[in-house]
Amino acid sequence: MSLNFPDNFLFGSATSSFQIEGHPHAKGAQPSIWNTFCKKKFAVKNGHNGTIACNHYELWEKDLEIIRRLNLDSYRFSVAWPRILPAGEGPPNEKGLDFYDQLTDRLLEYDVTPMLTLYHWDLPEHLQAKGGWAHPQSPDWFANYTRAVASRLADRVPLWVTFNEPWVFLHLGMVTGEHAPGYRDPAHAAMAWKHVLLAHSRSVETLRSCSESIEVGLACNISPFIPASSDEKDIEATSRMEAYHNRLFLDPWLKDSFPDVADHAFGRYTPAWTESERSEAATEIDFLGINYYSPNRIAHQSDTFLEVGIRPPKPPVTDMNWEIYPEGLYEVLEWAFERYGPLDLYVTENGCAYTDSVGNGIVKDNRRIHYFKNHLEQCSKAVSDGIPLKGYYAWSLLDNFEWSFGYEKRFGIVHVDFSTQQRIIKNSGYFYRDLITSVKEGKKE
Ligand code: GCO
Repeated sequence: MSLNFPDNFLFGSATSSFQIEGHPHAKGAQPSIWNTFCKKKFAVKNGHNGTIACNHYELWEKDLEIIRRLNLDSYRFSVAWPRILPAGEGPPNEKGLDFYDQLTDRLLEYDVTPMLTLYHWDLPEHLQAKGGWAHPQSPDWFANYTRAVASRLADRVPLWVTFNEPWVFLHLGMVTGEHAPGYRDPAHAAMAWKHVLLAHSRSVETLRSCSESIEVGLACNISPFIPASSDEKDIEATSRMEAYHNRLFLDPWLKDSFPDVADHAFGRYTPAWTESERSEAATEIDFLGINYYSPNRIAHQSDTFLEVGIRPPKPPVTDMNWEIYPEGLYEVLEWAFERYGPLDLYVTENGCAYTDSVGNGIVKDNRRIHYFKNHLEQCSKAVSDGIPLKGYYAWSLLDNFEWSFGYEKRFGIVHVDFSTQQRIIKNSGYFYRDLITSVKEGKKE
């Protein structure tokens, strides 16, 4: 497998606070909307919740030692807002910041570049009670939270992501209700869309005021959308879904254009924008992170949201029933570069869920190795073709809380036994380590 990556390419792995940390009340922290959502009957498979998760809050040193053993260049983690501002607003909880401060220092000690995500879905419950992202003050709440974190860490963290997958937490959290806060409320979703757009811009402004040397970006899930047939209605439905999923946030942020699909999606709830608000939403960033997993197959379906029907994936699929289509990673990188370039690009998430079995302390996850190999080859092709890809983060470092699926879906390159909290590096982890080493060794020749 000949791979071509630039000298300073970052091979990393990613996690998020709610999915791995546990201890939602530690050192003054208060619950997030996901702690609340997990209490809703049938909201999460098997009634799982984030009370312990991977116990990373206590085992963080062991987990960072694994990062060092895997020879990773970078680690993408998220900060839990409810640890920093337990009530969502007001003065920072210094003990909450201490956790991420020590984590950052240990990463730097191991020569691992931190990439920090400010919002990976764990909104303080106190703020949801006031209206959450639909509240007109939410952009300022987020700017205040940004300042609290950046004031402590911007001197050591070089890469900052404001939002992880805004489309997912908006659509699943406020349109379909599958994620926290579990709303099916297009009016709420429409206002949240506007405020998240403004919140990102105010966060970027705040970050830049805290440091002139950091790089600021986003992490958005981008997918190829494939029409189920050549029927004109299927093609139209597919382009509508592509606009809604891929461009609802990125076009206003990066092209100062608002896709028509917003009116189609939000209808009479579509928020009004003043000219100054629209120009505020358009914000220059330093990099765009792409979370890629699979394509989506779409057909026209009149009685559904957006008149769009999701069609079954083509095999092979992962345990999430997501179609395995490595070429799609190249396609979305090329799409992002051509549409929003010349921004630096990162693959901020890519990975697969498979049921793993442990035998004699070994996890032979060959399917996951195959998945990473094929997707990393697409990254190498993108680099060779001049696409400014600067890094790749395997999702995920650890098996963790997979949102509404609970702990059933295993994405980690490190196995977690949730009854003992024992970690075992899977063969895919060793594969990734050896690939990183060989790419680096190849640079020295
Ligand atoms: C996402 C989230 C991750 C998920 C991963 C697998 O992309 O949805 O960023 O938290 O766990 O993508 O679904």
